[in-house]
Amino acid sequence: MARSFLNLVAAGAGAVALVLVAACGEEPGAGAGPLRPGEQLKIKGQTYFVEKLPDGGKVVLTPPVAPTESLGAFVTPVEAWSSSAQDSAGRTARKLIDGSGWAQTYPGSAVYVHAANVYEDAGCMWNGMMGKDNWVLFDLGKEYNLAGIYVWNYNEKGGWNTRGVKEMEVLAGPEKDKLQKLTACTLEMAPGTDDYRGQAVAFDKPVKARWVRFDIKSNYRGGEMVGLAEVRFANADVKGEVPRKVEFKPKHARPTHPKLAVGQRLEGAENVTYPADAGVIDVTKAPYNAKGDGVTDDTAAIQKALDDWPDKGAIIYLPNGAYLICDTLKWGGKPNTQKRTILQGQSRAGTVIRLQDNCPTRTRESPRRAYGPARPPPSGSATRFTTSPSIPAWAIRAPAGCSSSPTTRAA
Ligand SMILES: [Ca+2]
Repeated sequence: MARSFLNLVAAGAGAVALVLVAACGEEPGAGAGPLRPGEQLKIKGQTYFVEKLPDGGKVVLTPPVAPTESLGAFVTPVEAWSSSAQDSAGRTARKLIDGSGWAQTYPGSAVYVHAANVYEDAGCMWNGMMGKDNWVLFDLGKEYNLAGIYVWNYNEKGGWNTRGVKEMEVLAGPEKDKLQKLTACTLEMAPGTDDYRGQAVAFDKPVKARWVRFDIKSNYRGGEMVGLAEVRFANADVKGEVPRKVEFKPKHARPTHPKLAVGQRLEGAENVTYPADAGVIDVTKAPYNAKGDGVTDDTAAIQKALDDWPDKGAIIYLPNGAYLICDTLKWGGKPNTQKRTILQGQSRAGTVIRLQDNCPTRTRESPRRAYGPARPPPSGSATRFTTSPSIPAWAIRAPAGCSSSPTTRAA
């Protein structure tokens, strides 16, 4: 059961810190500046809120969704049998009760999901031939007061989820040979994805039982094979698990930059400046008017400067500031003439071109590639930035939260 949504790293006795591995722009760190209590974060498609920010760079997030054990604590059967099983593939009824392919989204979330890869854990779901009498029998080991059942239907990806149970009857009782019919229910078809949360089926009232049998009447593909992924029973006498508060430690800290005016000198950094009459093209001046404030989209402003000065030996100058962009910057003019244009920052530490998260204009390519692509430029245009060997280095920073480290174009 090593599988989980988020990569988990135990951080010593008692404490759990999670290293979030999420797509760029999805983890804490996606925005600008430090996290704030109440701030909404999207992690793996789930919405969380920042509850508090203890010391040590940790973040406490509120649980995203209701816990699984809504009807009562899990009772895990001690044995399970079925009318038939695909034994050769390891898909026996025991796969319904052994936790195979089944885990919490993260420790303490109290939300249980079942994997879609049927080969995980040497087969993590049960399936058998759909015949005349199809059943699964569970022995709970002793008598419990049952409030209902938790079922994760057959969840194999690639369209095989239609093997899942559709209609079934649930029978239960203290003795194996004297089971009472409790309910007839229709299960939902599993989505065939790793975030499958299963469903709870409540009985009309709690019932004393050690043995439970599912009599399966139909599946979602009208025959062939039928299956389930995991089953638990709800103990009416014990409350289910509630989500624990879990401390997160984001893998990538949000960069914080000193509050400086655009162009203000950064203490300890180099300071490349030019006299007013030097003829450099300052992108923060008219007619370009880039803001460099980390908020305004400066794509068009910088691009216009590049378009206006394609191969004239110009120095295009970016004073200290954070220039937010949301699309590929391209050299203007004819291909292979960019060596005659110089892109110069005021300092390596202070001049930052930052890709906006979730750029609306970039839907087909990874936004991380918007600067200095590793692939060849498309024919007829040059898209690769190169700085002249004669100028100092300056920094290009990937958006906060991206796994790539800051890229520096060294001198
Ligand atoms: Ca399983």
